[in-house]
Amino acid sequence: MVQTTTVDTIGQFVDQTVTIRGWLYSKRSSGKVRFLLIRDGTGTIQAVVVKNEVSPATFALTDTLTQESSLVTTGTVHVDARSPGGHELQVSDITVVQIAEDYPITPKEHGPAFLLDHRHLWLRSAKQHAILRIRSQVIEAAREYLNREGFILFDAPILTPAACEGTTTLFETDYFYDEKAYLSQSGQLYAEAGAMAFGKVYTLGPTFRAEKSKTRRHLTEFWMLEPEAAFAELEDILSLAEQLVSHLVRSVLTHKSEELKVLGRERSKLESVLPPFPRITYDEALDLLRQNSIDHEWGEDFGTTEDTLISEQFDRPVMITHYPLQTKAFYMKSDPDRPDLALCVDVLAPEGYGEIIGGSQREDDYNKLLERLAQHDLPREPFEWYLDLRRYGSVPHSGFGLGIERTVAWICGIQHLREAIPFPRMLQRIYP
Ligand code: NSS
Repeated sequence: MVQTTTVDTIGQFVDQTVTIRGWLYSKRSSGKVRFLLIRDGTGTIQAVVVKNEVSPATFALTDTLTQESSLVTTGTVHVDARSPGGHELQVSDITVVQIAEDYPITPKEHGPAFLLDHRHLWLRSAKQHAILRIRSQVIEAAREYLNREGFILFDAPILTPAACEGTTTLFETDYFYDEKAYLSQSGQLYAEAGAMAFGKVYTLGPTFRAEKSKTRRHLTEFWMLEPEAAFAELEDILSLAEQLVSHLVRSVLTHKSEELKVLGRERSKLESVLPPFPRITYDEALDLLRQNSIDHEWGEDFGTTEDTLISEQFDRPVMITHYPLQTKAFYMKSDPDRPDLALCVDVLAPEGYGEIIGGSQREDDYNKLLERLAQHDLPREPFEWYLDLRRYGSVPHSGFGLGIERTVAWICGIQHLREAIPFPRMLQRIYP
């Protein structure tokens, strides 16, 4: 029996005969030899078909193979330093599973609209492959880190009765008996209930914002990782954020070197991502902007220009704390020493990649929270359960949300979030 294996483990089979199942990436021929580049999802390998070493039918078959045809190839593994991956397959037999029709994505340049229309196929190309493998690593590393730190996974609902991050970006849908439901903008409010029950929890799942922005940093559906801890103050989650982000980056550097190479990502830009991260207050950020001739009015949130300029001053993520309370969500706790400021943090990735984390200490006082709901024109009824958390054993607690696609885009060094998720959902795109 010939062993079936995958390209990533082929090094264990030098001089042995194995079978690889995959798709034809490209081919070229030279006299009596055909070179097939085969990808199997774990990697690519060059398969060499020599006329005198296979049956005439098999050799003839190679000329019918089109790009992305599916095939099962058997051959002997040889070390070959010049090949991608360091090995090649000396072919003895090929079975075709399907001859692919003319493949729409060719090595020539395609525009983004064309590629997005063919996202289901675009996923097969080397760059997309590298990005999505890094995404998988980032999520695995995040779970590993939080589990190790004693957080438990606590899944929040997607269909919710109320807003978490303001009413202007809600996706609304009909629920039963004339009720409305909204797609969750954040699992946070539920994570807070989880923190009161378990101490430390995290949610990880898709979140939705009906944001009418066409920027390269916004998706209407994106994934968020949201740790939440009881008996934790702002300071505690600042440490958690810098440890977590550093761990994610280190994990990619360790396990995804090849992928970073494919993306042409400079490792040194990631190697400097170590704790402690610089911490500045909103007021200090205003000074920094002023020194760079940007006059930003106190009280306004920062936009892309401001975020970019601030982040470019540092070689690792920067944590900006204490924004004006008026710009921030209803659940944030105000600073007892400066009630006009929120005990909150935004973490900006370096190189102008923008905000990857938003978080805060939560308002844990029942009456103050009621006031905040009123100030934000939010109805009390759908939040009764949330108010209960302040009625029954309220404690200081804090958490944050890390945007998975923003983090992946930064680590990969790619400009647009749309490549950091398998099937991006944007203002003008819901297909495929
Ligand atoms: O709106 S956030 O700043 N904060 C929250 O939703 C809190 N409820 C999280 C919490 O404290 N548990 O969003 C958090 C992060 C933000 O820093 C971005 O990295 C990402 O979520 N984010 C987005 N990514 C992609 N597209 C869009 N539209 C988007 N909005 C936020």
